[in-house]
Formats: sequence, C-alpha cells, structure tokens
Amino acid sequence: MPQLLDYIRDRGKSGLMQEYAEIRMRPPDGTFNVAKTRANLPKNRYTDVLCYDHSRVILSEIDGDRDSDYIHANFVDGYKQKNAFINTQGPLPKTTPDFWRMIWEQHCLVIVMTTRVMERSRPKCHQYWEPDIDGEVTYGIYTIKTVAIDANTDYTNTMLKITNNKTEECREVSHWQFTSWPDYGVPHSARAMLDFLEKVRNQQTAMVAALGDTWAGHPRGPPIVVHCSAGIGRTGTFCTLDICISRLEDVGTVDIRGTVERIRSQRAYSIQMPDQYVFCHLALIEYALMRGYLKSADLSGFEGVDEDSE
Ligand code: PTR
Ligand code: PTR
Repeated sequence: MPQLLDYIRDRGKSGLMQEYAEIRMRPPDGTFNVAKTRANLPKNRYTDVLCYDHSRVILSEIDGDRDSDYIHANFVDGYKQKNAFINTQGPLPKTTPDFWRMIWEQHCLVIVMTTRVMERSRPKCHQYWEPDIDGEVTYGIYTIKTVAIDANTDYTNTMLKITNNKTEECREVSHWQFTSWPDYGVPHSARAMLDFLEKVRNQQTAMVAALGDTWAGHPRGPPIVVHCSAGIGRTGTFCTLDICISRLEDVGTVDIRGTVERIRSQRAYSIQMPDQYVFCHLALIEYALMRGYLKSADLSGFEGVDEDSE
C-alpha cells in the first residue's frame, strides 16, 4: 500500500487526470451492433452510451422475437470471479419488464443502485419498485412486492419479493440504493461509500449462504446487479472499488488503472469523469487506513491531491 501513496504523490491530481485521459483514448474493445438495431435503439437510455455485443446479458427470447433478447447490460468480472457483476443502465419505463426478466433469469440476489430516480429535476431512472412498504407492482410476468425498508442517511436497503406469475415461484431480492452520489460527481464521503460497499458484500454472502448448496460451484453466487443512470460513471466507480478492495484483502496490493481498463473492456465508457478516477485512489487510501494496511504516520507529508495544480 505505501506504493499506492508514492504513486499518487508522484503524479498528483493532474497526473492522475492525465492517466485517466490516456485510458479514455483507447479504442473500443468491441462492437455495438445489437444495441444499434432499429428495434433496440429505443431501449438505450442515452444515444451516446452503447452496450458491447461481446459481454452483453442475453435475455430469453419471447415468442421467437430475436430483438426481445436485448437489454443494455453487460457482464463484468470481479476479482478472481468471472461475471461477478451485471452493470446496467437505470431501467426506462419500457425496459423495466426486461430488467426484472434479467434479474430472474440470472438468479440475481442483490441490486445496487447508485442514483436517485430524479436528479436536478431530470428523470435518471424509472421507479421500478414500489418505495412504500407492502406496495407491489407488476411488470410482464413478474410481481415485485416491497416487504421491508431500512432507510439511512446515505442509503436505503429494501427487501423485495419477486413472484414469477407463470410458475408461481417467489424469490427475495435485496435492493441497495446509495442516495448521496450526484451524477458526474463523487460521493461526499469515501467512508460512507466504503461502508455501503461492505454492507452490500455482506448481504450477498448471507443470501448465497442461505441458499445452501444451490450455488455450491459458485461460492460468491450470482452476479450483483449494479446500475446508476447510464450505468457507467458511478457504476464503474463502485465496481473498481469492490475489485481493488478484494485484491487488497487477498494480496495486499491494488491496481487501479488495470482494474479500470479491464472493466472498460467489458462495459464501455466505465468511470466517466476524471474526478471519479481520482476518487478511487483516495477512497482506497481511506480504506487502507481503516483496515491498517496504512498507518497515519505513512501519510506524513501526504496532503491529498486537491490542492495540486490542474
Ligand atoms: N440451480 C439453481 C437454479 O436453477 O435456481 C441456481 C443456479 C443457476 C446455479 C445457475 C448455478 C447456475 O450456473 P451454472 O449453470 O453456470 O452452474
Ligand atoms: N449523454 C449522457 C450525458 O452525459 O448526459 C450520458 C451519461 C449520463 C453518462 C449519465 C454518464 C452518466 O452518469 P452515470 O453513468 O453515473 O449515471
């Protein structure tokens, strides 16, 4: 970890921003053909944020309609874990039945939402579940009922029960909404984000354990679904932190640049702002201090990166 401090010291904020600019200049790692068909274009929330073909989540076809297999979502690997995440855009009203179909078909247990439904008076994500206790709503063949709500300063955790009305099977899905992260920005507190991330991880572990040997071959369970509005900026930042923390806990080092590059090869444009890239570095320093990988003495002379020239 002291290497990370040296790395940041050497570069300063402007150096990290330059590094991020280099990452952004790399040509795309794949094609976007399925996202661009006439039938699928209206399913993309932003016309300038497309979804790779090679890593996209493929839905079951409905009545032989090939276009019905498309959703703006990609599998993203975690630390030593293939397809640890599904990174996706905030559902649109018309893609919400597809969103729930994806959750069902991929057996997902945990959804992370790092946006609010409205920000600065603009819709950022459809309200795809009922925010009140006992509320329920039906999309396609799925009914989603809100069974418990735990609201906190920076996040709300909601337990949802999803029923497949065709088979009458029910499952629980735990929904984690981080509420204090503005789009194009960074959270006001790294600590709040890190606490949130840990709670999400613990929840996934507990739910996988509760399913007994269903996931025996996949000890960390099904993908965690992560979305914001476009599903790239805040979503990419969340996954970068999760992957870097897992590596830090395993081998005591981090590789932020490599992690961002790998995520971007599966989910195009991930991490959207230079500040989000810088935030990852600072949040990992904070995490390292919390967990004793770094001591406060290691930080003597380290003044953060804020006052560095741009
Ligand atoms: N067997 C369980 C079910 O069908 O509900 C969950 C499950 C699903 C387990 C898929 C593993 C799965 O992945 P794979 O087919 O890659 O082992
Ligand atoms: N064209 C959109 C815009 O810049 O407004 C695309 C976009 C929107 C990109 C939101 C990123 C966004 O942030 P996030 O991925 O964190 O929701």
